[in-house]
Amino acid sequence: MHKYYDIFNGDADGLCALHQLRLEAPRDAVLITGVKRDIRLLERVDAAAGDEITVLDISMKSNALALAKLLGRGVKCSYFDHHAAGVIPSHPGLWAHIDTAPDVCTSLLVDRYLAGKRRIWAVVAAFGDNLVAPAIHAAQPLELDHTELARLHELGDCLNYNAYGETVDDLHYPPADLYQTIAPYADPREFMMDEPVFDVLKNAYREDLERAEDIKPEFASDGAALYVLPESAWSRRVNGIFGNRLAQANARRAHAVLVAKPGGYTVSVRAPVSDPKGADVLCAAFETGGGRKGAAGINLLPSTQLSAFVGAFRTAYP
Ligand SMILES: [Mn+2]
Repeated sequence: MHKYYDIFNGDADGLCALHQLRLEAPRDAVLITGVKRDIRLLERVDAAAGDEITVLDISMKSNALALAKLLGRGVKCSYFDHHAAGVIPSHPGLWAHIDTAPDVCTSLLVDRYLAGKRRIWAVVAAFGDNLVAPAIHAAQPLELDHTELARLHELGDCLNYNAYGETVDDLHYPPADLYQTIAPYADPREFMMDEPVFDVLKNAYREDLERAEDIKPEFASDGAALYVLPESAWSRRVNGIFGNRLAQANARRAHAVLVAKPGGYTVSVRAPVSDPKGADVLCAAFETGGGRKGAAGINLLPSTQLSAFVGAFRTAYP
């Protein structure tokens, strides 16, 4: 008997991509997923020749080695994604649906593949991936009223929020369980009405943000501000969203959000939205740092290097 594997990012986009596919083609599959940042999922797949895997919303580039091994073994793979893919292997066992355009997400690619059959879930996902204009555009033929659209937006944000954390233990719902809860619902409006999930996540999201907003910055100037969140699950859940909100509210200022962890801190840096540069260079100067010009991070900043980082951050953004 050949086995099926469904491998998906644990955020709104990954969940809704899988959900659209399985509403149309239900199957008993092994589910492999994780927190949003956990994107190297293919190395966990032990599929054999003839098995079929479906991969959703994780970068092909980050999984290239594991994918090559699986294809070499005779595994058949359908792959949908919108992240940087690197070189897409041409292999008769691989069906790749990759599009890295800035106005698509994986669920919109699946929607394209299904010719819009489960469009409403693609709308939820696009909102979750912060693609607000594409979400509204995709929703047009559904003729939803303003309130319904706003609710779908909230649901996308909540499903996305649920995927943030260092490990699955930090999350309110393990993404595989969340998928199982969503699976019976063809309509997200019924899901929101019948299941407690939406209200639980909405309240938790608000509480996490309120806790973060109570934290005073270590320093804040016109050019830069730095916040330190305590070592706790809520910090690990909300720090990314908190950083985004700070960046949006103070577009001319750089922000560093640190979260305490054993031995030091996780660091995320956002360059000013009005002039997004320098974050990559700043973070790469530290051993576990890296990222893009506008947003970068350090996986573990040892406590002994905290003052060196603060100095470098203030110099980079005077
Ligand atoms: Mn995505």
